[in-house]
Amino acid sequence: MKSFFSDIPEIKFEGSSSRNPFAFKHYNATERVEGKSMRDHLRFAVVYWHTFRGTGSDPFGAGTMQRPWDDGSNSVANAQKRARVAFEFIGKLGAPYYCWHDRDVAPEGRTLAESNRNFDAVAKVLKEEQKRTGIKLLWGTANLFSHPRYVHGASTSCNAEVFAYAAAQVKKAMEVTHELGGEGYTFWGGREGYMTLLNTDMQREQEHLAQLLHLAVAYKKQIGFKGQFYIEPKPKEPTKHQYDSDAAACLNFLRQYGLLPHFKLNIETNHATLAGHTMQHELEVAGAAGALGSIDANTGDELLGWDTDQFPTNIYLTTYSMLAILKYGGLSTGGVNFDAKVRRESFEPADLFHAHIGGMDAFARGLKIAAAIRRDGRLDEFVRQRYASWDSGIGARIESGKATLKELEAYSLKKGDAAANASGRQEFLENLINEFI
Ligand code: XUL
Ligand code: CO
Repeated sequence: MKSFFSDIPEIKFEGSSSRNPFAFKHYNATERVEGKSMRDHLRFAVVYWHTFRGTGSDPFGAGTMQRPWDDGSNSVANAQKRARVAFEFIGKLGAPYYCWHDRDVAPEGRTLAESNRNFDAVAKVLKEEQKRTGIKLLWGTANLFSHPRYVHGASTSCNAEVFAYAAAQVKKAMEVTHELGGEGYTFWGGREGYMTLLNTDMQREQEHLAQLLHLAVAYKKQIGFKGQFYIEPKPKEPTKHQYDSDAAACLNFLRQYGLLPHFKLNIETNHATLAGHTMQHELEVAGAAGALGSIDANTGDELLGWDTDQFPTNIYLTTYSMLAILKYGGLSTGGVNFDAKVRRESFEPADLFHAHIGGMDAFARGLKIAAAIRRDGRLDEFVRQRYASWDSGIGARIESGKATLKELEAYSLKKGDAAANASGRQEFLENLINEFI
């Protein structure tokens, strides 16, 4: 096949003094950090939807992207050609993984049977290309939000026919993920929420969402798919409120419906900020529950209030993300998946390289800085010391669960007041972080 990126070299590591825009300054796949290669720590993935299907359109204007390989048609042949180009791009970039929605890779047909046939025809090419390049599928998912049938949601639709159709789509997407050796499968509740409570039976809708997930858990067992299931929190957009609002809401939902053992969370930066949290907060919530699975690496814009899905370049963001990820033992089944799109104004194919190189370098720096902060040990030691009153005496007794209210009253009456507090030293700690950045 004709090369569509012949003017762009394979992206290699050249070190921080390099001025070559088509080289990594920090991502050195084989370099070891905390005993593991950068490649294995970061497990970078390229998303099919933004990178190969994004048109650059917005509510005020048409698409702008120049994609010379794409004939703009909805044909299977075009989708197959696009798949080969996608692998040329991912291969040159040196990312080990990619992710898709079913409808990103293959066109929707007039019937479900036709859609499934289209999907199989493109999956055949994906399989060939995976084999040829060694690039693997991090996770697959079903698009249960774009088609007008999902106007009221998919599993949470008021229309039971739509639930049935969504379930069929999930079944097929799981099968193809399994066939392609996918290491995970993600559920993002695209329209699983509401626009107004006036027309919504929230309890019934949430029960239906849980039912679909239980059906998927059962089918996973049936077909022997060993990949990890993820649920991806997002509070709003496209709906006013989505049931998978944030990490805490997802964990509560999974626990309430007996699904927690089967799922981990896929935490996305721009979704965290839409929920009024930082990425670090969401990673901490997931990590503390033993449910930190994977991340959708992107960023929002401080001045725009929506899901702008920009490539991450902020070193504080990547450092805090990697500090949380390393703290909870790193990514095992998951990865750093760039659910991010180039700006509408960045319409040339070369911009796809600049965007991914920048994101990969930003995460590589975040990883190295986080490892240096951990090696230094002062931050961890400060936090350990801050809670030292819990390690012995009355603190240890409370933590052991043996203390009663009566005993704690007697203790406090005797002391007269609690021992003095120490400073939280936030500014000192912020300065400490800056020593490493
Ligand atoms: C949407 C979003 C999705 C999921 C997969 O905001 O993040 O692309 O990652 O469905
Ligand atoms: Co996402």
